[in-house]
Amino acid sequence: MIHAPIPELYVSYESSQKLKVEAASLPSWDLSARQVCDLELLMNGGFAPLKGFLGEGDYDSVVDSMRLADGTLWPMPITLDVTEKFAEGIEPGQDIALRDAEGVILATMTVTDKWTPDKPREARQVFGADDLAHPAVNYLHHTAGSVYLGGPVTGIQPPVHYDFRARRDTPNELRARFRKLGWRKIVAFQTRNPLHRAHQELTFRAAREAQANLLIHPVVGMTKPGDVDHFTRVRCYEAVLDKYPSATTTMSLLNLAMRMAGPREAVWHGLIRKNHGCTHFIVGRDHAGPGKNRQGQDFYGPYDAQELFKQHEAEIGVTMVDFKHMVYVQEKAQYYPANEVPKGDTVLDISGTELRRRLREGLEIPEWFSFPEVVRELRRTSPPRAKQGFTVFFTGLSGSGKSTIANALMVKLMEMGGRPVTLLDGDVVRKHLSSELGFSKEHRDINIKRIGYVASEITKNGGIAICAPIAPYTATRRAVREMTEAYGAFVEVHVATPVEECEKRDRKGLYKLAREGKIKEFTGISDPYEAPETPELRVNTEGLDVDYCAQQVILKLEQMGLIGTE
Ligand code: PPS
Repeated sequence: MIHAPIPELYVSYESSQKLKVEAASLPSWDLSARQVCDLELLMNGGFAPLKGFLGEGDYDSVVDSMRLADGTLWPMPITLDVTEKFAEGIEPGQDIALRDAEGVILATMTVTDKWTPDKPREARQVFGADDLAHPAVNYLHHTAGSVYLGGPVTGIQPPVHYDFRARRDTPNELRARFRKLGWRKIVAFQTRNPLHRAHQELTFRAAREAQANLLIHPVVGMTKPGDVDHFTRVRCYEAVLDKYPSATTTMSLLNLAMRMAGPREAVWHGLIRKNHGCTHFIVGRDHAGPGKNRQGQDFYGPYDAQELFKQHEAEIGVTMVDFKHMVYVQEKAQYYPANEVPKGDTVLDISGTELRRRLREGLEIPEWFSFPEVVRELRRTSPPRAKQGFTVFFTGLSGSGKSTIANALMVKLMEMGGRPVTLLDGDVVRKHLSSELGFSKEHRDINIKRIGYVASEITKNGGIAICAPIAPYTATRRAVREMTEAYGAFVEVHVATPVEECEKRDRKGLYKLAREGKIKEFTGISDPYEAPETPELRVNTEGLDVDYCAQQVILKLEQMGLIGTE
């Protein structure tokens, strides 16, 4: 029978209720966000024929030869990485409970294998290089635990999603939908980006050429860091869906955690789509590409994914459909495949980088490029820089003038209006947020990270955060920068007043006490200050008035496009 159900790993409702109670007394592992995605697809059959997280034999075989130990094609190691500490208490033969971030038990696993993987080898074999510029290699070394546990999984309940519920389908739900609609040939389109007109053209053509129906199957689990968030993307997809002739196309969201593994990932995506009842799959240029390596070169050749897929097409059981690069031909006011453009005609194209620039700067995005509904959604989430939140982070010695300049800056920005401004001054933070902390390295780091967290939240929500702590350590300042830059600009201002001048001013009398040894670990006297090497701005307050210093910061913000013209 076409689209017959595939096996899932869930037990019946009655058994699940019983198992849930029993599992409460098992050692339990709190799954990471990626593991929750993997578990969902294991349990609902999206990763069939896998029956659980890979054991050591399957893992070695998958890493080396893209096959499970029994020879079945499977290109991606689906592993349960845990900390050494957790692994210490677990022995093969034992059952463990797998919980989501809120502590809900989703499944149990009978541990059959426990081992310490050779991560550099996994990186080289699976991702092509042990290079931290690859997001999955970075994850492998910096996020994944050092021990792997493997074994069959018994599903109790799927992870709960509160967003776009009606748009999420298990493989069997999709199969049932295709059965009901009488669709026998289905082309799947995998995407992690918003769809523009060129995508709509190419997917529609691909389906027409294969005489098939179309499934837009976007990934909403984990994609490449820096991608447009899935909430925005799904609203964009919903707008594009109306542009296809009705009854030809449907959409479903896939809670997959991508690895950006190019060729191997394409084969994996094909197997997943097969499980979801699809017969064809669109593989494009640089499918699931991770970007550039440390040498600035692409990790994979542009057509490696297509070649590997083609080699294994029969085994995957899904026909590959070539992704045609579509371009807009001005004279014809129409899209053409790039290699079929009439001679002499003008080709118009906007790259991803150019699109991001236009969004950032609030410039026009023409209708031939994208649908107005999609552009509207993207503008809502990516307002131009002059409307985005940002953080100004002053750092410098006590008495260097940070707070005074920060206060002046705050008032000037409030005078301009448009965005709420919050000042997180060193002293004020220590009173309200960090009152229990002292001045050891450990405590200073906690203090700065708290400030960074608050600043990043303010930035995310479109406000301006001005921070003015000493923040003496480079690594901690870098951590705060990374936290904030996920949401908006981070402007580091080094108030570089020399220690002699700060001591001469000694506004609070603290330097005197530090010299007398009455205050220990005093920055600049008995504790280190690591000056920033490349701050966005450096000001030295000696002989300059506060207003002039604040003005320098304003000019910097204008130059960076953060204030001024919209
Ligand atoms: S840190 O290192 O960034 O966590 O420090 P911060 O939160 O900015 O706090 C600095 C203010 O605390 C007072 N103070 C000290 N500073 C440095 N070292 C020691 N041991 C110390 N003890 C108290 C000092 O008044 C700092 O205020 P500012 O505004 O910088 O002069």
